[in-house]
Amino acid sequence: MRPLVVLPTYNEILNVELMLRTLREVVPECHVLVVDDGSPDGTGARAHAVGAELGHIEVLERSRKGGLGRAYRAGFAWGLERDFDHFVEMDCDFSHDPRALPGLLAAAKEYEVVIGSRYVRGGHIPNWAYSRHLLSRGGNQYASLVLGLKVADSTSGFRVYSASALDKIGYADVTAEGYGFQIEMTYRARNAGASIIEVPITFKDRQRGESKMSRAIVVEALGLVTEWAIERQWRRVRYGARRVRNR
Ligand SMILES: Nc1nc2c(ncn2[C@@H]2O[C@H](COP(=O)(O)OP(=O)(O)OP(=O)(O)O)[C@@H](O)[C@H]2O)c(=O)[nH]1
Ligand SMILES: [Mg+2]
Repeated sequence: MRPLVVLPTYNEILNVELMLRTLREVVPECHVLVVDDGSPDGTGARAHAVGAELGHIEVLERSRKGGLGRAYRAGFAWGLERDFDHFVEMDCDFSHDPRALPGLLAAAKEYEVVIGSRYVRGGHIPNWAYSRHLLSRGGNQYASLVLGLKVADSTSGFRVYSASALDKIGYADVTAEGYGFQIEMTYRARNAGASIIEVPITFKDRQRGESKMSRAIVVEALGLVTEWAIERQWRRVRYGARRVRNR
């Protein structure tokens, strides 16, 4: 296995160094690609400095904030060109515990897509307000129902993809940027017949730095899911259920 951790960052100066050091400690076999969108707080420069010290850490510097989906697509392309065979997605704010990574990577030996899931047995979100729970859980149930995902946590951004899964998904054509990006990747993986497993994780709120979550990201996701669901139903009516899988 030759895994690459793709770590998108925007203004994560309070987290990036500790994250890179923790990753080196818990998954020394992983290379890391920080995809920084020109963070004004100097995240990119700090990542460079830590990379120069520890090795096997690269920084892909992009000129301006372009959203999570774009950052991941650029990171996947970078890694595929260099023959990495597994790609970890994770946030840099410690919501995703790097210490859970060995478990996800172990599951990636058998499955093409591994989703760190808050909504399977054993998954937890210890400190969310009820309203945030409701939004996240409700959004996930809606997406799963109308798109036939059979995935409890399709908005989770803690994942491992095999290179073959990225190929089947046609990741470069994925259009969504925020939570919609994770849902679209799941939908395409499901339709392409990739093997998918959910592994329980504990998702903690970020302790340091500011969230980039916005109302626009939620609206984008809801709008896209509804659009794909309508398109899926239309194909069902037009061609029957079997053709719907070949999106
Ligand atoms: N390169 C890049 N990284 C981003 C961008 N937006 C967010 N990120 C990073 O993506 C990860 C997730 O972003 P967060 O701000 O934690 O958003 P979130 O996890 O959806 O929301 P919270 O749960 O409120 O933290 C973090 O590592 C961010 O630094 C972006 O436009 N470009
Ligand atoms: Mg976060």
